[in-house]
Amino acid sequence: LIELAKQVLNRQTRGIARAITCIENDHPAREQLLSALHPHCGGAMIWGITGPPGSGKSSLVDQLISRQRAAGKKVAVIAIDPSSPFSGGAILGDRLRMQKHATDTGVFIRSMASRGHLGGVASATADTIRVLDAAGFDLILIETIGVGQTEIEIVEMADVVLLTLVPGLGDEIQALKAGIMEIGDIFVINKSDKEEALRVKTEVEYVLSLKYHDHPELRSPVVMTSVLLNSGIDELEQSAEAYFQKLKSGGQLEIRRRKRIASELTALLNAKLSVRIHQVLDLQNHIERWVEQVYLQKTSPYALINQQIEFIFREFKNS
Ligand SMILES: Nc1nc2c(ncn2[C@@H]2O[C@H](COP(=O)(O)OP(=O)(O)OP(=O)(O)O)[C@@H](O)[C@H]2O)c(=O)[nH]1
Ligand SMILES: [Mg+2]
Repeated sequence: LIELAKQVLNRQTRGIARAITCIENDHPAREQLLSALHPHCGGAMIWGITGPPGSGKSSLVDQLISRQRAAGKKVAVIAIDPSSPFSGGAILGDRLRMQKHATDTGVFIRSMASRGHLGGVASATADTIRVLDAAGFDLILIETIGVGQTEIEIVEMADVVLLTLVPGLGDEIQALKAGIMEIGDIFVINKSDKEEALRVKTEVEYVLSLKYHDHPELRSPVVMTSVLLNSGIDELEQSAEAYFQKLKSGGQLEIRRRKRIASELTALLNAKLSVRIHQVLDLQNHIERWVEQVYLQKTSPYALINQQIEFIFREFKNS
């Protein structure tokens, strides 16, 4: 274990990959490993990139990697794969596209399935960010599709959130109004080589002007990019860096990170407590009997659960 932590701290690709696998499988060594790495975290800048399927997130990530590498920065990417029929083959596509970075030890790219994690994908992502942070990457990029609650939770682990939109999706502005809008720090209108891109920009700016009517200084930047024409990407990079610096100097970065720790601690407490309590109550063996009592209306769900909670506290006191 100490060896694995050392490999991570020395930014050895195989060690990092093993550490992430250990997180994904919720291996017994996970907690100790993360505790060993924790003092070495905090140096990375984290950008989230989210938006509808096919809006060019991976293409932009690829471009951002090249630029950051040219500036001497070490970059890691976590791509959350929703394993949905929508993006079948997307991972392979991403792999092929990013292959040019494959031999570069200053780049680490990992796809993570969005389902089927024992401890939940959000917690796996949080720990993976920590591994990459401890490994000394300057920039960590997290790509997710901006749909479900979990994906939003994940992208909120970022210091700066880039929300990509493209022309031709029709209902995307509706989706924005429905809440995705809240999570974007920087709005990216990608595929600006397409005709309707300017209209999307105008619409987004309009929504933002309403939202920040009383605080125009807080209004998020809107950047038009085209991966096809290689335009606007420098501006996007500069906007994201400037946004990060502003957060940092204004104290909001610390507030955001502290908030994130608070929600993580709460989630961890809930998850661990529920496992322990299920054990104490021997839930597996009792649930059938409880169902019977409630089904036959011998007791109510509230009365039954309150009684069990009383039992737990008596057990804890006596132990
Ligand atoms: N015309 C045009 N096409 C683009 C641009 N950026 C990306 N594309 C194309 O759009 C398609 C989807 O790009 P991706 O980068 O895979 O998009 P994504 O958002 O990562 O997709 P998912 O991960 O599946 O949600 C690809 O065929 C890209 O070549 C752009 O600026 N202009
Ligand atoms: Mg992608």
